[in-house]
Amino acid sequence: MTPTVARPYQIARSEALFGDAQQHLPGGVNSPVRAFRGVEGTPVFIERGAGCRMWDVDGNEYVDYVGSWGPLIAGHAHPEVVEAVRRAAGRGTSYGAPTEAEVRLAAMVKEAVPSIELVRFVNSGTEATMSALRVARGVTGREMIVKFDGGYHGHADGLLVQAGSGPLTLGAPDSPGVPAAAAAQTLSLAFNDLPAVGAAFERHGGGIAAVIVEPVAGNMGVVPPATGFLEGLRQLCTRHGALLIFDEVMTGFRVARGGAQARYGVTPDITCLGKIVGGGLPVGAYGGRRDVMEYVAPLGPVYQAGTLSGNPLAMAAGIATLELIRRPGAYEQLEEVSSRLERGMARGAHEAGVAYSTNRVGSMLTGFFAGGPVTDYASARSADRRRYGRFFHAMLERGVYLAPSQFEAAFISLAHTPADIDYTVAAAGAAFRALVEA
Ligand code: HOZ
Repeated sequence: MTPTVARPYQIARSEALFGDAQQHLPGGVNSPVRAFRGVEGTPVFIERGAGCRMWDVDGNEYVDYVGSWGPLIAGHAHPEVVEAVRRAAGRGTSYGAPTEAEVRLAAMVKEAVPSIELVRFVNSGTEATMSALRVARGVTGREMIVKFDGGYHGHADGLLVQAGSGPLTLGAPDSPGVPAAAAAQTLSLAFNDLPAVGAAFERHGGGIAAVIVEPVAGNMGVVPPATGFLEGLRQLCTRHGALLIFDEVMTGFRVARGGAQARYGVTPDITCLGKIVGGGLPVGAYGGRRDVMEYVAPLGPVYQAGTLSGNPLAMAAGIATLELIRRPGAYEQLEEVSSRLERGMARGAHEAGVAYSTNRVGSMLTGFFAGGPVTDYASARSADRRRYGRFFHAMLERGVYLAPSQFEAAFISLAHTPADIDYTVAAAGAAFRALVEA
């Protein structure tokens, strides 16, 4: 069904709310990319969501490809997820004590991701990566970390070096406020450049605690790993006694049920999860080999804790969501609708004569306004962000909600039907044409 959008498009209530919001919240938001600075304009304030649709406070309806930035693989307000959360809430929202749900979700995670022998639940992806690095440093007794330009692993000090996502969108990939000493322990290298990693190990091998990587980069837009890149990282880490950390906050349960490590057949020492594992509630997780995770308190000396970790509402949403995607055919369905979208968008751009390069891995997709393939941070940054901004608004006005930044992914859910995709492709065709006619 065609989404219902006011003609002419108007967002007066969102504009008023954004005015108020700026009196109370830095930039009017609680997470920077939401402020629409990457595309200029006023963020729309959302009132509700159902399936793949969202409605803003002015009553405009959108086909949503943000999906809360990845968690909503089953769509908004899936009845089984809502019911699980409702039931859990009726029994109490937090105890600060162990529950059966934590054990169940942990077992489900381990079954899907066999490299995880022990897992610790936390409240966000940031907490997961920050804690994983602490464990890696505790295990190895080393301090340096290798990450990749355009990789975003949350906002912990030391990871905001050449960072993607919001920092890249806002043009501040190295944040002020990060102590120089923290940043000095981080080596940021070009994604997909294995020789550079080899050279870093030659130079600093004995000091590198871990390599942390999004196995499919998702925070400079989607950039798949080059053939052999992940395997090469595995070999270098093993050879030099460093730990390999896969940040699968985005890719976990997304690019395959077992994440990117299942899709590419490369096994990390530690995996960070988030987003889908919490089914839309605040959950992160890190886990890995037993001998590594045995360093975590109270088993071992590396301290990490949290009052709301393993929260019963979040565990309930996670369990319900993982059950939904365990059903036969779920990933085949995601692949089918996602490739339909990819093909349709590429066709629309081609027919309009717009330089456009699509990267997709499973149900994560970015269309870059770039003349050539995007394989790393440098090529991602060559994309025409202003053109993306115009395209973004043209889509919004046609009832399609994309990420408000060129450097993010579109997420396709089980709730997107072929008809939703076809509507999106038709809207994109018109939006591409409008770009060249303007
Ligand atoms: N860091 C998220 C995108 N990769 C944005 C989170 C948000 O604004 O909600």
